[in-house]
Amino acid sequence: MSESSPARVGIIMGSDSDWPKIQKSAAALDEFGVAYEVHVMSAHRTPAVVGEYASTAEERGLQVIIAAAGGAAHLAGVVAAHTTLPVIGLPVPTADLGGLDSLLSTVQMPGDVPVASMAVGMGGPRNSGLFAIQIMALADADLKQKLKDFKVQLVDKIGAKNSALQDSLKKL
Ligand code: RP5
Repeated sequence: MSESSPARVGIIMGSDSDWPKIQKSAAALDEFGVAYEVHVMSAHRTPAVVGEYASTAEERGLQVIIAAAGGAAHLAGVVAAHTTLPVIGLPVPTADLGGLDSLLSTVQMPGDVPVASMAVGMGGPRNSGLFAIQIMALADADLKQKLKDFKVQLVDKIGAKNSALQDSLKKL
């Protein structure tokens, strides 16, 4: 986490139990040198804290909020109700229902209150960080260039994987 510059992204989660499952969100921001803050707050257990956080986020300099929660995952929606900043919902996998509960309660927002929901597990956490970067890159030429470089690296990375696969197939 960049400590010298003010946070541009807020990563919040419903419980500290979510953190190990979503850390790749923060790792993506680190990769691009984007400053962020991380907090635990709950739409159900601490609703007043969530309302205060979301309604003051923009004046404190945040540009995007990533809200992760599992189960009856209302955190992203409640945050979106209190701010005009873009809110990225990150549904956290759950033991009981596999995260389908988290996904549906994050993604099925009513009209007027959009939340950009990521995947449950898989690339969801990493993509939440990358999507925040893509939003900020609309008004940040340095970030835009970093994203373009990142896309080029992806071509190299997948090309190397394909070459390795072709080599292994030749040995069969
Ligand atoms: C949600 O309830 C949290 O986001 C977490 O995914 C889930 C369980 O929380 P704990 O019981 O582990 O605190 O609010």
